[in-house]
Amino acid sequence: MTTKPKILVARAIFPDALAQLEEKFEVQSNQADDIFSPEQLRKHLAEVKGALVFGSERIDRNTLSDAKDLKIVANISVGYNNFDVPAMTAAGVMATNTPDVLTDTTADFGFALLMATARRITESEHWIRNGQWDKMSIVYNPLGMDLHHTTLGIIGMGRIGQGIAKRALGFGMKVMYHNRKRLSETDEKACGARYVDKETLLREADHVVLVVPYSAESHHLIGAKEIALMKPTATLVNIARGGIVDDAALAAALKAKTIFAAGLDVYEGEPKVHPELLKLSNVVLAPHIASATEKTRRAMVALAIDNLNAALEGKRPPSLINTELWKN
Ligand code: 8YV
Repeated sequence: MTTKPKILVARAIFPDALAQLEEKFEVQSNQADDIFSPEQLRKHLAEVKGALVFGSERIDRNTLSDAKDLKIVANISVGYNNFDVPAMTAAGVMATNTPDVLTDTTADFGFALLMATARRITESEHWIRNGQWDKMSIVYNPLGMDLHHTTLGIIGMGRIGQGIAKRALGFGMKVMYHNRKRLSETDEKACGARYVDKETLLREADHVVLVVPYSAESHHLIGAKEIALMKPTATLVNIARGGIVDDAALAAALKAKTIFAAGLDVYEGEPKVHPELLKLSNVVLAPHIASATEKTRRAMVALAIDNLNAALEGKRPPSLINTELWKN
């Protein structure tokens, strides 16, 4: 009898996906969904050939130090700032992510969060839940900001940013964007977007949406200085990563009302949220759910499993990040 290769599934996944894995592999699973400490993760990785992880698992020199048999770590996430890719490459471990399958779902959510923020939807709901609807002024009850026919500024114009721009066109919005690399003329036309520098975007946009990947360069891309450039009527939405915005500076600006409102799906040090943000009514808070529809989360898990299977069968994983490990 041949023994099944060992793999790790570091957080809870759909039971049917787990059952599918168990047919081929000896699976160490974590359906209890308690986040592993780096030490626990290191011990698990030492015993397996492959691992499925989420953004909550940091893969670096330390967690890889005893992983002698490990061939692949498949992230169930498009962003992979939880990976130290050079350390993985040095250890000969393939790194993969889940691009494309979540683009439209995440762009939908960016727009939903923008609308909830500008139109003060969650804040208004509290009036109803607190039994205070009859105390609300009929004219001055939470007055929001329009989206239609305003200017949207998108920072980070990858697949998701472009998806948001295309949605904005349906609202008659003018779209400007800033990105490390300017899009081709064809792509700019397809999303009706004008390239501007970051300062112009912050000064002129009525609504700013952040969709940049996290890296040392994008850390605190939006801090006190940048927020000060924004209009007092502007909204700021972060669906990118915690750490792109200086959350303390944002909380101070929202408290002083130097911008109108913010919508956040990601936070510095999540799942913790800056305590000052929790006190404010002009911020909509979501618990990192931009890709969270059943269809999309299933597609992300399926793609991560495809990546894992390919690597363990000696084939090139469809979304290999450290391509230098593939020499065939
Ligand atoms: C994930 C995300 O849910 O894909 C990403 O980059 O932020 C989300 O879709 C999250 O990272 C969990 O892995």
